[in-house]
Amino acid sequence: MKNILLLIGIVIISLFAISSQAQEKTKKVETIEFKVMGVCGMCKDRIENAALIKGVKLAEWNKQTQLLKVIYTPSKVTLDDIHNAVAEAGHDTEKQKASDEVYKKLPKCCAYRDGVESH
Ligand SMILES: [Cu+2]
Repeated sequence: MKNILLLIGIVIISLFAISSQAQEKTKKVETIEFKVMGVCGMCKDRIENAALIKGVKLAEWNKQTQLLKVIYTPSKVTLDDIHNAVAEAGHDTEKQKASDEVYKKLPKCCAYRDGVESH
């Protein structure tokens, strides 16, 4: 009889462990917004594609607010990686500046540094 109670106890404890593990897995995604400089719809595509690296589930840039919304898995990718990826595509983020070399290669309509004019 004691053995059965012990067994039931073990089963209950392991069920708790499994369910808390499952909860942790779903918790591992984070949403963040940060500033990325850009001008037009082409910038939007470029920024979103650049930010969509491994570990990033969603990247959405808003032309009006200049904010890039990112849903990512911190265990797979760091925020710095995302900033770097966007900067490498030619767009300044609030943390990481794009190199002049890449910036110069952007189409003229995307030149956000010399007097930002949206269109
Ligand atoms: Cu553009």
